[in-house]
Amino acid sequence: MTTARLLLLAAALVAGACASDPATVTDGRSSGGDGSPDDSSIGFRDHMPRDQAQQIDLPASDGLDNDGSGSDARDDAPAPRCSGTTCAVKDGKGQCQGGVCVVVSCDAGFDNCDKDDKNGCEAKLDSIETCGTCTNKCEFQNANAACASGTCFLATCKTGFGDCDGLRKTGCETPVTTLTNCGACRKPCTIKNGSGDCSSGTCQIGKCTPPFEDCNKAANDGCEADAAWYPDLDKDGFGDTSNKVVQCAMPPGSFNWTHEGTDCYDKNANAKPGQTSYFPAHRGDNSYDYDCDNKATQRWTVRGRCIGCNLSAAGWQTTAPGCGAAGNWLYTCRKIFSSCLPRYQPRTQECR
Ligand SMILES: [Ca+2]
Ligand SMILES: [Ca+2]
Ligand SMILES: [Ca+2]
Ligand SMILES: [Ca+2]
Repeated sequence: MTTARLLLLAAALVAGACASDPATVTDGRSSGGDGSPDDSSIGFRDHMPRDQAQQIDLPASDGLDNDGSGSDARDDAPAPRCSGTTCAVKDGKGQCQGGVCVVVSCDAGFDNCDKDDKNGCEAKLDSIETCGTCTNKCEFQNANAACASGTCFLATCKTGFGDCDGLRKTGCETPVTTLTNCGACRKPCTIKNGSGDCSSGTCQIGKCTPPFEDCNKAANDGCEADAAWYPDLDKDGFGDTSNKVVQCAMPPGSFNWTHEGTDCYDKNANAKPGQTSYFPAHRGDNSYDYDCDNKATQRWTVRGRCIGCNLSAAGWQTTAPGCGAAGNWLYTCRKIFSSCLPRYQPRTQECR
């Protein structure tokens, strides 16, 4: 066949394809006799307007740099061929150069970031991978990023972190699992009568300070209960320190229980902290310490004196007797003729 005849045949084939199936445009390869399946994944069929789909089926690899890419490599990929001047590219405008569709511009909000013309303007510029520009990837430390109007911003912090310094560049820099930042920035974790634990991001009770316990199992009121119980046999409101029981509920027993474990002697209700009275007899164990300060304090210690036969000071005749001991107490000075007679009465020393 002559060259002129071949050209005529090619033209007829192209015209025939358009006329026989005006509603469908193919990339030509499925029926082109090369046996390869129709590759609709390249998107050519979906995006190519019918009137621009004048295609020429060239061999997949011809050893030539057909697309001007500098090698035959891109030619080897299943690139759609074009003819004419314009061609369709995904989310942009294309130009047919040397039978290959080249991206010349992208629609607003899109870009050809991978420089691969075959997939058109593949990049969405409102995504966190390419936010505003191809190279602007939205990344923040310990945070979920977002992209809006071409600007990266910090959407949410990842669990356990907070943006406490308010600086976008540092992301969510602060762990919010500490006693000073517990669940949120500057939210302290403090526990009444104990110490906190914020390892879970929620303020919990770490340790209770004895004698307090978390008896209601609620962290908000901390270690709310005094769990130390002392038996109070003499019912003076103060318990026996040596018989402490630690538990939330009051222990059983026919006697009283109290949280006050400060009775120095639990067999005498007069012996108790804060006692202000003095007593002439020991409390029951030979001790006169009635106010529980660990010492027996005498009520009267002054010595009595008459001066000019006037009572200068009421007091003991000699040195003060010990607790519970008796002595003479000067209570008046009486002048009879030229003599001055001191008058005494017996008195027992009181203590507490
Ligand atoms: Ca509690
Ligand atoms: Ca008592
Ligand atoms: Ca007592
Ligand atoms: Ca005392």
